[in-house]
Amino acid sequence: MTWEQEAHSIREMARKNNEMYGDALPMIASENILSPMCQEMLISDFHGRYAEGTPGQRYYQGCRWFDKVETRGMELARRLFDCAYADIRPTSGTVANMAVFKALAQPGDKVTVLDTASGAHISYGKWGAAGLRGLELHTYPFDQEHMVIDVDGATKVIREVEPVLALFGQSVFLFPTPLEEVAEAAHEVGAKVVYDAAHVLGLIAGGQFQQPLKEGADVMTGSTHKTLPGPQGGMILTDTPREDAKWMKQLDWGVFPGVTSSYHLHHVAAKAIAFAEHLAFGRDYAAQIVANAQRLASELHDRGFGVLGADYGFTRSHQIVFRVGEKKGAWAAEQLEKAGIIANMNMVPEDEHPLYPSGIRLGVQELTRLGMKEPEMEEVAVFFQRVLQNREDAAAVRRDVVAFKKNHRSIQYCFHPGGDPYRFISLIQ
Ligand code: DSN
Repeated sequence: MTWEQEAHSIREMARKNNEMYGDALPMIASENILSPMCQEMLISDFHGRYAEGTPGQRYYQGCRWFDKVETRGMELARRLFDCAYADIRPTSGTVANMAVFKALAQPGDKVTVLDTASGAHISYGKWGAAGLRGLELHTYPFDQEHMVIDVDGATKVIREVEPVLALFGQSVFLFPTPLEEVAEAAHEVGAKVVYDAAHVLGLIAGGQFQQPLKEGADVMTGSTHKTLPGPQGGMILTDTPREDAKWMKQLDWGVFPGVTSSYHLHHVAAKAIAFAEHLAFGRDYAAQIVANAQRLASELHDRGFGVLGADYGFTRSHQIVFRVGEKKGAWAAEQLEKAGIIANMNMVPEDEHPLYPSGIRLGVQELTRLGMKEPEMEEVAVFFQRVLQNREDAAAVRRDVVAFKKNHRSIQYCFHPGGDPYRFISLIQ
């Protein structure tokens, strides 16, 4: 192959990936689909520029327009989350967590966390950002029946360990964290409370799930591409104004120069648009996500699936987790993909190894974004039944999934500017 052919073949792979996802039911709980205006930002001139520092205090010239975009983006974020401070520079949720660890903890410091097997994100684990910073991890017990941290146990751990940071938030996140109780214990021992809202950021902004900054969290981190349907990226939010506390200055420095130099200007511009879109549509979107998740969970339960949280309404987020049989998570996820349903295998209580889990995790945020409501959730549940219970030929189910998806291709809960986005924004006219 010539290099040109190589380039074309990569392009063709991307086209096929677009086609695959266009035809599929994407149900990975950490993903979403970008609005047309956010997509425009990703191919704007911002994509190739640098801007270290903060608006008005740059190490590079040429930031005049970007300064306005970032400033407006921060204002929109503060409005969206009703808080005093928003840093929208982190390039991912993990980078946001790294910045917080850099700013608020020293190597060897004790922190309290949930372990990854109980649903915490890898950046809270010893192989992730927490380990990279050399933090000493002490884990909370997990209440597997209610699928939340064990409040009494967690409080006890916090009082005994006296951590510098008490970390909360999950990647398997069905129910809100009982934050007020544990935050009180953390503050008593002088710890800062950090809540990783990556998965549920759009739900929080839309008035669903919980309001961590009002329930005791000092810092909230998150990613901007899950239930908050912006570009891949991260952010840090607090209710403390930047100028009010020394630790806020440390937080600022944790991001730059701590864990970023430049920080993906095109993503910052897309975040700003996503915030505006979420201010306009987020309450309806978040409410529909939760309604859809609850409906899909109940439809699956009615069909005999072992959906977690059955005694507590299944879920209060965008996620659903169900058992598929001991160590059968990988098999189930593969069968679903063959039928055009993209989901991931997941550990459920009693599982011991992340590579041999017994469950499937689903998220409905992307299907909701494509306009699906409760009646469509019933149709989606039937696809799961056909693949995993009736063991129908996956190709036959896939044909029906593709036909079903043809009616759900338009992105909702966003602005539609019209015109050709590439011609509108690109340097190459
Ligand atoms: N680990 C990802 C997930 O929850 O899918 C998020 O980074």
